[in-house]
Amino acid sequence: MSTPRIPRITLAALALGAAVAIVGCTQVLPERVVVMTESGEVLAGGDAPGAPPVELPLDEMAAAGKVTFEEKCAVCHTIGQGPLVGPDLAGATETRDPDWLVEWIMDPEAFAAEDADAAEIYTGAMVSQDLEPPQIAQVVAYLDSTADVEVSTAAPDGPRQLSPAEFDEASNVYFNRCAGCHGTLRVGATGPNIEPERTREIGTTGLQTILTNGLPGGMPAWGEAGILTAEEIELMANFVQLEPPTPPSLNLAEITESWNLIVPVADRPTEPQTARDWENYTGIILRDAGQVAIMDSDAHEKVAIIDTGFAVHILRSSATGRYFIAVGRDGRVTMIDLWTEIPEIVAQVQGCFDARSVDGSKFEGFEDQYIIEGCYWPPQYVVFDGQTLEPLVVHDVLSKDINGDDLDEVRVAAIVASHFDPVWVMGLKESGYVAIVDYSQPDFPMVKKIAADLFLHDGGWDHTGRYFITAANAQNKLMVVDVKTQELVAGIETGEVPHPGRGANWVDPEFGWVYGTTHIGEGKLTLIGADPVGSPEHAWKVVREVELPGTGSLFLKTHPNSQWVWMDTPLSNVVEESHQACVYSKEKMELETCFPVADHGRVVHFEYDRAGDEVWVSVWDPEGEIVIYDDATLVEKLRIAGPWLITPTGKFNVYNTANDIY
Ligand code: DHE
Repeated sequence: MSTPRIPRITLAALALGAAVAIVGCTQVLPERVVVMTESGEVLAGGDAPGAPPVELPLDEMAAAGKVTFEEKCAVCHTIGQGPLVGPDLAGATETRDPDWLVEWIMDPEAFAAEDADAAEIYTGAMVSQDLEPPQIAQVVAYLDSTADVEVSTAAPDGPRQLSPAEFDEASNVYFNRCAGCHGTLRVGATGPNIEPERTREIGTTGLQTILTNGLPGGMPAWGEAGILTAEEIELMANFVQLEPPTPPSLNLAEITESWNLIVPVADRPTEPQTARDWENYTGIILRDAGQVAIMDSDAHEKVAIIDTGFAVHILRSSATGRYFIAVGRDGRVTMIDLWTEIPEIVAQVQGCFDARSVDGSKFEGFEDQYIIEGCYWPPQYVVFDGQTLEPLVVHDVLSKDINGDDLDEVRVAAIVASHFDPVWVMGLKESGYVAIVDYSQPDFPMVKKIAADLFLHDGGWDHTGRYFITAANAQNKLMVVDVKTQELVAGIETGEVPHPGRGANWVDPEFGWVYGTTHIGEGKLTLIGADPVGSPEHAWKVVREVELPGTGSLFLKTHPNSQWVWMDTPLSNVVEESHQACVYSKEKMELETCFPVADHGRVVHFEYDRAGDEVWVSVWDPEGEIVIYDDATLVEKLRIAGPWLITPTGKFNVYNTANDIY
């Protein structure tokens, strides 16, 4: 049995929360020390020059470290059972200096920026667990105590054969739960590559652990959350090690077969049949019910519940606002007429097997003439008649990426409709291009592809509607495209995995017009200057960063008449934070408040009424709620609940959506 290299251990820190060092027998304490109790609690330190360190028995440190390891690290690492997502860490102090391990565990990304060894192994998969310095010391002590553990050399357990029925079932689960982040062909985008070559390295047991417990970088804990059963997890752990099925194509003839014109144009009203202010309706997505609720935002009354079909993702308003256009995760597009007394579906069609984006033609003279759907699968966009949804054309978007690499999958991400030109602008996720489609030309061609960055996701207009600003997830950047000149004007690093939704535009007292985004990977609101005419010196640069309590933000929203910017953190792994909303003051240029909106569910996405004086927030839960706040006072006005409010997510006010007010 070998002797542990660190016989007794003391934690010394230059400043709490800053650099820490594990002091072994060969190392010398710095002057400023942190003194810990035997249980690891920090008693004194930092500014106590010459204070004597309290030396702690290694086995007690290691025992505490084992508890932290199992809670925070075991999801990716084993001790002796072989590699999982990360390497087996038995006896890690044999190969890495303890101080090196401390730095690495504390902040892998920052450490990789300054240490060559760390840079060599840093892939982004290892993330800080926000451990306190004493906890890190304990974990390293624990690793040091495992030097004698025998490391398994057995190959990871491979997949079992699946019956055709099991394979079909797994394909369905994959499509519903996994494809959005990992891609239909599993090459990754928002989530990592999980092709068989990679998943077989992890093995069935490791994959089951990941699927059950999730991973810190945003992989949901499907098992722990009760969304997938143990049997489904076992099935999926095997399925993802097998070659993915070849997804089918969908051509114009097949799309046309799915087209259902329910109410021909001639049978529709020529003027609104309702006394309600339909331009102030708000459409609420009831995600898991496959429905859209149409609310009268003046009366706060439910006007209709529309069965749109599987997992609606977004709603957009046609240019006049008369039609809501819904796109489902299954690629179905639904057109809802708001002029009838009770809103109703007038047409439906399926242009893709998997989709997230849709928009109408908004340029003068083309209002409500055409609709575009962007597909996640197949790699294509489809243009429909804007009154009937008759399919007009399908165009392939598969190409090499901006670096010249071949691709098998290119997903159409965000689409926006210009108010100044007859064009749609869309992000092509895997290829990293922003494409421009001209609907004034016959056949609706893609007239320009502008190299931006990988992987393009969501985005929206700047305050003028000239610049399209979209997140390049993998690069932690916002990309800015000038749609007038059809050129890329900037790529700006804003933080870890920016997720602006459509973003938010307002005037900052110091920097003029700004565009804001929050982030999935870190708790931060970032403002970029967005006024190349009035404040050219700040344009397309980060001008302000505001710390938020909680990571996992998806959306922020403001309105020209509001003094606030509202932000959510639904994907935070701290449950209380997933219930909160945060509000930033435009005038004070600081975070005003964060407060719980509900005691359950994930609080997600905001929408204003047309006047901009109230804000609607969703509590995304089977027992969902819509909470309405008075925007001026931030006081709750109304809480809508009921068995019909199943998993409310996005909300879209007709006037605001038609006019791109955000
Ligand atoms: Fe979304 C917008 C893709 C997960 C709710 N989502 C978008 C857009 C894209 C996208 C490309 C921009 C559309 C546009 O503007 O044309 N979303 C994806 C995904 O690939 C991802 C990460 C995984 C998936 O499998 O879908 C994903 N999205 C989610 C969710 O989990 C949310 C919260 C609930 C859901 O429906 O699954 C969600 N996404 C939304 C909403 C918008 C959106 C509400 C529109 C925001 C807006 O204000 O415009």
